[in-house]
Amino acid sequence: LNQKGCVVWITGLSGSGKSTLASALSCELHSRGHLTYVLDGDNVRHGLNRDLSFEADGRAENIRRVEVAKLFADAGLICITSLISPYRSDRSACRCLLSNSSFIEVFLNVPLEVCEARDPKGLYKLARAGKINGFTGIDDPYEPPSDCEIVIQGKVEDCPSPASMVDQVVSYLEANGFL
Ligand code: GGZ
Repeated sequence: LNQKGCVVWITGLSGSGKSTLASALSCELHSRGHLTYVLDGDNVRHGLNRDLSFEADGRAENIRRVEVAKLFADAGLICITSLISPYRSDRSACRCLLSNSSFIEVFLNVPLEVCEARDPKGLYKLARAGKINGFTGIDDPYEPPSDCEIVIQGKVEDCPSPASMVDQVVSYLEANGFL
């Protein structure tokens, strides 16, 4: 294995396409002969992190445990995480742990109204109806990154295709010696 490990940390609202990007990126990197591992918030919350709430402290602990991504990176893999990770402080704690150079923060910048219109699991609808409390973007905060490595713009008129999102990340990884 001749690969510099790193963590590609994807952050964004529910429904912004984090999981889609994570799996498409993983497939592309595999096809190029790289080893990857995907840690997806929704999956991790069904297993390892099933004891955690969506309160600020539960989210902080959720992100702290996903610091396990560092172990994959140390082993030389490209670890791709997809969690809302709404708090800047939680994300920057991971960044510090990984040392700046191998933490690549990707902001999937899709406006709330687009995510809400997609509503793939009907969660926004439930949140608007008051059946889920503390839903990110509705009655819980999302703090966008101010200094991340990659911003993927998802405008209303021209949502980026998964392939173009993957291209953007792959170009960054190539330019910075990770591939
Ligand atoms: C946000 C919630 C909530 C609340 C359940 N707020 O889009 P999904 O459904 O499939 O993925 C979301 C997932 C968020 O888990 P994360 O581990 O990524 O969140 S965090 O990083 O903030 O800890 C969403 C679902 O869980 N979900 N309740 N209240 N998303």
